[in-house]
This record gives sequence, structure tokens and C-alpha cells, in this order.
Amino acid sequence: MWRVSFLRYPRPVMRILVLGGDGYLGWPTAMRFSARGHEVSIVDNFSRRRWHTQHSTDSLTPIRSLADRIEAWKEVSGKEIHAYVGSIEDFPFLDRVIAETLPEAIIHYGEQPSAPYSMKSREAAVETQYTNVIGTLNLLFAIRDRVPDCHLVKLGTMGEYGTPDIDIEEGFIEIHHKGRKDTLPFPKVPGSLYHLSKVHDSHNIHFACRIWGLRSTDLNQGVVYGIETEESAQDERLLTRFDYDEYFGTVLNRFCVQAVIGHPLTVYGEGGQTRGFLNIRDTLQCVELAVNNPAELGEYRVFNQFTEQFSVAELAEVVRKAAAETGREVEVRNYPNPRIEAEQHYYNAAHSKLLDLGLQPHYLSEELVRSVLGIIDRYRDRVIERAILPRTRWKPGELVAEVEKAETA
Ligand code: NAD
Ligand code: USQ
Repeated sequence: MWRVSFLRYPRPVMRILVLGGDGYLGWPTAMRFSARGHEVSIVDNFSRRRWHTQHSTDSLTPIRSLADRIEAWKEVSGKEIHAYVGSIEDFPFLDRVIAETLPEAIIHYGEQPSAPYSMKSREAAVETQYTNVIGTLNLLFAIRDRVPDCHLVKLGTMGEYGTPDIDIEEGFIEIHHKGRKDTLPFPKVPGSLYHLSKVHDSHNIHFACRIWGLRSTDLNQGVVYGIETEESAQDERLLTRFDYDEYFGTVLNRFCVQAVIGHPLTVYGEGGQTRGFLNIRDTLQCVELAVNNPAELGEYRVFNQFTEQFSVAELAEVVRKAAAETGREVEVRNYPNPRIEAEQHYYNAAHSKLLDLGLQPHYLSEELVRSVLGIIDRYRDRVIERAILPRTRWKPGELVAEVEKAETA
């Protein structure tokens, strides 16, 4: 049942809380809303920085501390961003932040985002599901009790659906069964314990909307690529992080780094794995569209957030060609697939709801890849090459030897 809201949107100045605001997507998002004149606060526990320290890896881009970034943003834009350092699974901390900031919209990026990391050990799987599921559950209680009108914009993932042999809908599907029909959540068959944590989140958020009358938009986002956004391009100190390692680098970003340093592009298995992709600039656009056009009270809605779909092999070919145009000869190599996933499959996912709200996609092109290669080239001396090959296998067993064999073939 939906309740009447007295808030009218879009509001010229909103109190916005960005959870995970020190991350790849969270920091540019915080700047974007701040640039638009909103009152922005950030929560982050720096776990992403810590996970890198634990693995002796790092962001390709030399990112500043959160305090330095916020200071640089103030210098560049004249605007303040407030930071709270802590974990959302720490309820007293989170509750205090919500009580102090009284957000009208919360953008929730604050989770462990890596599938390989979640599959590396029991401890990492438990950490992933605890931080993601319990953190989000805490958030739902804090919203219910402190700011029940607040719009929760939650980053879910396209991987929640898996790769079914039917078209993927935006969150819900009409099912006809034994002469009756109903519209129900789309079946979810995810491929990692990380992706599964997002499914658990989705169920909990849907429940909170149905039972407590909260409002939420679950953005089932595809794989993001790219470095710069309008705001971060203004000053090097505002750069967001950019990862290329086995755990935290996503496929296209990894391929671009590999192309710059002359490493073979690491296509896992046959490379027919098809996913939805989007430019980081479009992540910001989509989140902004969701915030400016909120769900009704009691409504749980799902938008599939990507602009194009590609197979891994197609992406490798785009990067190979773009690199060749800049004088780099790059080899595309098939490595043993560390994951358990379909390497050839049907994939057709609906993604019209954000377009209907006005999304203007930045599509992938060789020109765009060339510009990413150019930015990566500035930081090529920072690449830690040993972090590139996959070492985490979905099923226990020896992978390293197989991968190394492929590497020296
Ligand atoms: P990221 O790791 O760069 O950002 C997440 C941030 O949240 C980090 O700064 C981390 O320190 C913080 N964080 C993690 N757990 C926290 C906790 N319990 N309390 C407080 N802070 C916490 O990841 P990202 O790539 O920016 O992804 C952001 C969100 O978007 C994630 O939820 C991810 O699952 C989702 N997503 C990302 C992609 C992608 O391709 N990058 C695609 C689809 C969905
Ligand atoms: N892959 C390769 N070579 C590589 C890296 C990946 O072939 O070097 C393949 C993988 O096997 C997979 C595909 O590329 O089939 C995508 O892998 P990925 O690591 O880029 O993406 P994924 O593990 O799905 O996770 C990323 C983000 C996650 C987000 C998800 C969106 O890390 O936070 O939720 O993309 S989606 O894939 O739509 O679920």
C-alpha cells in the first residue's frame, strides 16, 4: 500500500547521503550532487582501501585521502561535503549519521563489490555477505525509524538475474500458472556469493517497502567502465579510484590497462559471456534520474542500469582495435576460466525505464577507449603487473599452474 508523501520532487536543494562515498562510483556521485547545489554527506569505512593494502595492490590512479579530496573539492567548487567515517554494519554509528543528516535521499554504494573476492575463501564470503546484507538491513531500520519518507537508491547488480535462457525483465515478470497469473520478482540465479548478497539485499528492501511503506529504487547495474566524470576532470586531486587487479578491476577497465602495458588481454574461457555495460558518466546520470524521480512511498521499483550489452570477446576486440590505432599491438588470449559461468548463452535484458526518464547514453566507441588508454598511460608506471592474472577459482583446485601455462604459451 502506498502512502501520500508531502515532499515534491525534484527539489532544488536536497539533503543527500552517499554511502560508500570514497569509492569508484561514490566519490564522483558525491561531487555531482554537490555541484548541483545539494547538501551532500558521505559515509565510508575505507574497506576498499584496506582490501588493497591487504593484497599489496592499489588503484591505478593516485587517489588522495578522503579529507584531501573534500578539501580540494571545496577549493575547486566552493562547496562543502561532510564525511562520516564508519561502517554501516555498526548500527549505533549509522543511526547517529541518519539522525544528524536527516537525508531525503540515500544513495547506497557501501558494499563489498567484488565477485572474485567473495569466492576466495570462507572468511571473505562471510565478510561479503555480513557487510552487504547486515549493513543494508541496518540501513532499512534506520530509515524506518528516523526518516521514513527518505528515498533509498540502492546499487544492485544485473548479475542478480544470472543468464537465464529467457529475456530478463526489469525486476518483475508476469507469470501465468495453472490458469492464474501474477506479477512477481524475476527469478534470480546469480553466479557468485557477492552477487547472491545483492539478491538477499533486494528481498530485504522489497520487504521493507511492502511492510513498512518505505520507498526504494533498486538499480540493477551492469559492469561499469571509464575513469573521468565532469567533476573529477577538473583537477587531478579529484580523480576517482581505478582498479585493474584480479579482485576489484572490472573487465573492460582491466583490458584497457593490459593494452597499455602490453599484457595479453585476459579473456576467460571462450569469451562468449555477455553482460550489460555502461560508462561511469552514465552511472551518475542514472542515479541522478532516480533521485529526481523518486519511488512512491511503499513502492519498490527496479531499473536495469546499463546502456549496451557485449560479450567479453567483443570487448577485447574493441580494445585491441583502439590500441592498434594508437600504435600498440595487443594480443587477445583465452585463459582457463576461473569462474563457473556459461561461456556461450542467450542474453537479452530489458533496460528502458531509465531511458524513459531521459537517460542520454555515452556509448562505447574506439574513440572513447583511446581516451581511456591515454589517461591510463599517464599512470602506467604505477601498474603492479603481478595483480593481473586470475588466481581465485570458483571451485577448489589448482588454477595458478593452468593460468601460468597459458601465460607462457
Ligand atoms: P567501491 O569498492 O569502489 O566502492 C564502495 C565503497 O564503499 C568503498 O569506498 C568502501 O570502502 C565502502 N564500503 C564498503 N563497505 C562498507 C560498509 N560496510 N560501510 C561503509 N562503507 C563501506 O565499489 P564501486 O565499484 O564504486 O561500487 C559501488 C556499488 O555499486 C557497490 O555496491 C557495487 O556492488 C555496485 N556496482 C558496481 C559496479 C561496477 O562495475 N563498479 C557494477 C554494478 C554494481
Ligand atoms: N572476465 C574476463 N576477463 C577478465 C575479467 C573478467 O573474461 O579479466 C569476464 C568474467 O568471467 C565475467 C565478465 O568478464 O564473465 C564480467 O566480469 P567482471 O569482473 O567485469 O564483472 P563482475 O564479476 O560481474 O562484477 C562487476 C562488478 C560488480 C558488479 C557487476 C555487474 O565488480 O560490483 O555488480 O560487475 S554485473 O556483471 O552486471 O553483475
